[in-house]
Amino acid sequence: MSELRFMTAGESHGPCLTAIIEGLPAGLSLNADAINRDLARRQQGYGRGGRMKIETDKADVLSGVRFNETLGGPIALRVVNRDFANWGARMAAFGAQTGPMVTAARPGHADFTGACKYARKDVRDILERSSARETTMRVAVGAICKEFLHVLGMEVVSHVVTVGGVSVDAAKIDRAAIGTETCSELNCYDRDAEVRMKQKIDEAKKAGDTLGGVFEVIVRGVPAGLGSHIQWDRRLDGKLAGALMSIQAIKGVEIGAGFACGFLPGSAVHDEMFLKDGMVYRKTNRAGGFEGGMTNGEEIVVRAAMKPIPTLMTPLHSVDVASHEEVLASRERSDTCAVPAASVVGEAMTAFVIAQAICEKFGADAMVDLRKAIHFYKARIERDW
Ligand code: EPS
Repeated sequence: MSELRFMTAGESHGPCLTAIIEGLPAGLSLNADAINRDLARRQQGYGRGGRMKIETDKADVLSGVRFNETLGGPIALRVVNRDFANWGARMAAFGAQTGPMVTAARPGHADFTGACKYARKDVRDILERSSARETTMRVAVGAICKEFLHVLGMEVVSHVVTVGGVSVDAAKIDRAAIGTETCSELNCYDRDAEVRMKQKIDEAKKAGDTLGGVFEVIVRGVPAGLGSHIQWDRRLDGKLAGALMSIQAIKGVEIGAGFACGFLPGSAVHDEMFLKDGMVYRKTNRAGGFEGGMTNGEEIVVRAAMKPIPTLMTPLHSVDVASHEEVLASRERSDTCAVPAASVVGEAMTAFVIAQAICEKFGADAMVDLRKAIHFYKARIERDW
C-alpha cells in the first residue's frame, strides 16, 4: 500500500518554497482558501519580525487537483518568496558569489554544525535551508491534511500555553472554544496570561533577547485503533512525537500527562473505564488519546516546547568558521517570539501524521471507499468491543 508522504524544497530567501504531497485519495474536495487561511495564521503572532511584513504567503496548486477535487496523484504546491526581489543576486543559482559571507555562527542554530558537516564556508548556505521559513510548506501540506480529516469528522486545533515562563491557567480556558474563536495575537485562550506574555515579549525585544514557550495540539473525533502496538515503528504516539520534534526549535514533546507521569502513582495516571448504554467512556484523559501506541478514541492532546530563537540582537559569544577566532554571533533580522506560528506548524505536522495513519488503515485510492471503510469499522468497534 502506498504511504502518505511529503517533501519540501526551497531556501528562505530563494525564489520560492515548494512541496509535494502524495498518497491522498482521489475525490477530496479542496479549495485554496483553506490552505491560505493557515498560511496567514502562521505569519501572525505578537513578537514576529520584519519578514512577515514583506510576505503574504499564498499557495499555488500546480498539480493533483482538478475542479476543486484531488485526483489521487501527487499534489505540488508553491509559495513565492516576495523577499527574493531583495535577494536575487545573493541567492542566484548560477554565477559568482556576490554580497558578504556570513561566518559568525549563532549558538543554537544549525550554522556551525551544518557548515562543518557540509563543508561550507558561507554559513548562509546552511541557514537558508534550516530557517523556519521552511515551515510555510509544512503548513500548506498540513492544511490539506486538515481538510481531509475534517470531511471525516476530525478537527485539529492548537493553543499556546506558555511564553517566556508565563503559563495559562488551565481552569480559565474553555477547551471547547479552542480553534473555534477568532485567534488572539498569541493564539492563547487565557486573556490575562496573554497580556503578561506580551509584556515578556516586549521586555525581551528591548533587551535584544528572544523567548520560547509551549503549545498544545488537540485532535478531536479520532477513531480508536490508529497505529499499532505490534512493532516499535508502528506506534503512532512515537510517529507523532517525532513529527513534532522535527519542527525547527522544538526541544521537548509530551503526550497527555507526559512528564508528570514520572512523578505520580498509577492510580493518579491511568484513565479508569466506565460503561454507559454498553459503551465505554472515561472521566479523564491523562493518556492524551494513546494507549499501547494506538489511539484510544479520546482526544489526542500533545504539547511541544520551543526554545527561544537563536538569532539574538544582543549576540552571544561564538566562533567564526572562516577565521577560527572567537567572535560575537551574527545578527540576522528575526523574530523575538514565534511560538504562535509554531503552534500552527504543530497542527500541520499532527494533521499529517493522523492523515497518514487513516490512509494506512483504511486505504487511500478513493474518498468514497475510504468513507465506507471508516463507517463500517466504527460501527464494528462500537458494537463488538
Ligand atoms: C521565517 C522567516 C525568517 C525569520 C524566521 C522565520 O525570515 P528572515 O530570515 O528573512 O527574517 O523571520 O526564521 C527563523 C526563525 C530562523 O531561525 O531562521 C518564517 O517565514 O517563518
